[in-house]
Amino acid sequence: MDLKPIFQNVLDGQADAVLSGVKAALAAGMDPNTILNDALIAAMEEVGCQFEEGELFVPEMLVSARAMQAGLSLLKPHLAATETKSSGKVAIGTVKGDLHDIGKNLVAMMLEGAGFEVIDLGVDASPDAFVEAAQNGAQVIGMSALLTTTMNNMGVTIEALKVAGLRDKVKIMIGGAPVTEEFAKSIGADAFAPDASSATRVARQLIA
Ligand code: B1M
Repeated sequence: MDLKPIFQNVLDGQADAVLSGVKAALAAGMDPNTILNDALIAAMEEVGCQFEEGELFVPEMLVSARAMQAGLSLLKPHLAATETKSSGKVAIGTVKGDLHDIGKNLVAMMLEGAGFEVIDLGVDASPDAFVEAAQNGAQVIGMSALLTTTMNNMGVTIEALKVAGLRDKVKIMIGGAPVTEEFAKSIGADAFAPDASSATRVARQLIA
């Protein structure tokens, strides 16, 4: 089945059309991961490129994000079903100052599907919110950032965990478009995951 209409409808912000396209693709037996990567995520990448080139503006980007979230809601049970069960408690949030949550939600969804208990700290999550989650028994602290200006708040959060005497009690995993393995090392995180499915693998390794 051709995924171009779903891609285009995300780009155009047509949530209803994205919903029916994803429904049809699933009914046709398409792999949910293919629909996710080749249509939904690919379309958001294109949105980003067009934004950079000044062809799209924030309101259009937001409408595209909502259309993508609509498609994602349909894929959620199918993506979760492809993972095997594990256990552990992960607190995940988008760091202070950052409102991007699509990637973070995707990671949370995959972790839940893999049997983790997920505490979602939402967006614009302060260092204190992560500290509180660690105090409440989270074994892994997951931080997401999409802006080069907010990724530094990952390091600030790690410092807050140190000050609270909790750094050695948790593992820290970070991710998001501008984040790299090298950056993770430089701020003293335990692991970097480039995408949602590797985040699940990494969380399992960290807890093991
Ligand atoms: Co924003 N935005 N945005 N935006 N936005 C980017 C990030 C940008 C790259 C666009 C661009 O210029 N090309 C750019 C950042 C540039 C930079 O920092 N150098 C940008 C900008 C500038 C801004 C504003 C400043 C624009 C403005 O107001 N002038 C503003 C900032 C607001 C704020 O946060 N304070 C802003 C606002 C918005 C919207 C609200 C309109 C909307 C967000 C809606 C929402 O999230 N609910 C939005 C969107 C949609 C984007 C783009 C187009 C798409 C992001 C996305 O959802 N990607 C984005 C361009 C781009 O990334 N190509 C852009 C899909 C998502 C599945 O991928 O989040 O990378 P991603 O997640 C992946 C991996 O990174 C990884 O797994 C996920 C799945 O595989 N991952 C993890 C993520 N978190 C992880 C955590 C982990 C492990 C893996 O462990 C814990």
